[in-house]
Amino acid sequence: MSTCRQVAARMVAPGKGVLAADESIGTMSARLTTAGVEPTPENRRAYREMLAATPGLADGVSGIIFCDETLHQRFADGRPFADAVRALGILPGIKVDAGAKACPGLPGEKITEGLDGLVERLAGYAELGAAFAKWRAVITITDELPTAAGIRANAHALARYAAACQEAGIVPIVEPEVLMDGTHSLRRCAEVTARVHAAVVAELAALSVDPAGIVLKPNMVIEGADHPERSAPEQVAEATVDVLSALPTDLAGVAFLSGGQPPERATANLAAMQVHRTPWPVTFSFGRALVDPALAAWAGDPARVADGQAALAERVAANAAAVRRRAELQPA
Ligand code: 5MM
Repeated sequence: MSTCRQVAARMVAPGKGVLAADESIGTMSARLTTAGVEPTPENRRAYREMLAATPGLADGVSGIIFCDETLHQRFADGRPFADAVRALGILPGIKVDAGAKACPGLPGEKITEGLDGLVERLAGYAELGAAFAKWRAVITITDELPTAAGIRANAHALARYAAACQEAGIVPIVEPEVLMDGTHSLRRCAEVTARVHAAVVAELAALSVDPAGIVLKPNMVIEGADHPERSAPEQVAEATVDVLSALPTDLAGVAFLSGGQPPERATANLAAMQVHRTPWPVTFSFGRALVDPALAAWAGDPARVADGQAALAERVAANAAAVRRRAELQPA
């Protein structure tokens, strides 16, 4: 089995998911400021060490996605982040996209940048110890959007990134995120997500990306944040699994983003997915739904590191329990 296949299988091992702690400097600084913490490089470092050093984290987390700044930082004891988390039994990952920017020619749509120099950057990240990478494409729903061209451009960039990762021996997390922003219905999200997945699958195949050596990180199929109704977990799960049924059966696994859902709702939806038979594991790669309670509990106070870690451990345990339902509901 190739290295990518082995690592991808480990990332979605039973009862485990991936922690997304890869906020760019701008996003992380804004979140620290909101939490009353000065957004300095040292505070960003201390926050990521607080998360990564959570006792028992490896029981429910197979990997942590970091951003470039963190991968060049060190734990307080001097060890580089990648080495420190590997020693804890956790795979280090790296966000390699350069962010979603306004797409020329496609008003209202975004294209994720970062392909220039990617091959060289991946080689550098491999030397720093990264086992996997992440690239996030964002798709906006309105009455008119997304366009076919917007979907195709983002799917193509995701495939270019994934092919480069596999050539570098790094597992690509492929993240096509259909945003929750807006008033759209669950049905409209399903229609758009299906179009996006079809384009991503076609572009990945065109560039000979090995499905068994990637982890797909999609949105759940869910109504927009400003839609007047809230779907039940069973409705979200049924619609999501229905859309996912078009994916290759030899995919290593699916690890959902949380997309701005309240933490408990994301967990309930993930648990409801496990009732459905899928050819691949279905787990979590949440950012906000895992770390928001931890950031609030820590609030930049060295005396409250244990509080932040307890908050993260509680969310990880809940999500790990959700995905462990699969083994109970679907015995081999
Ligand atoms: C943690 O946030 C990630 C990076 O965001 P920016 O580059 O915009 O700062 C983000 O890609 C994240 O990994 C995914 O969106 C999933 O996070 P959520 O919070 O949606 O689960």
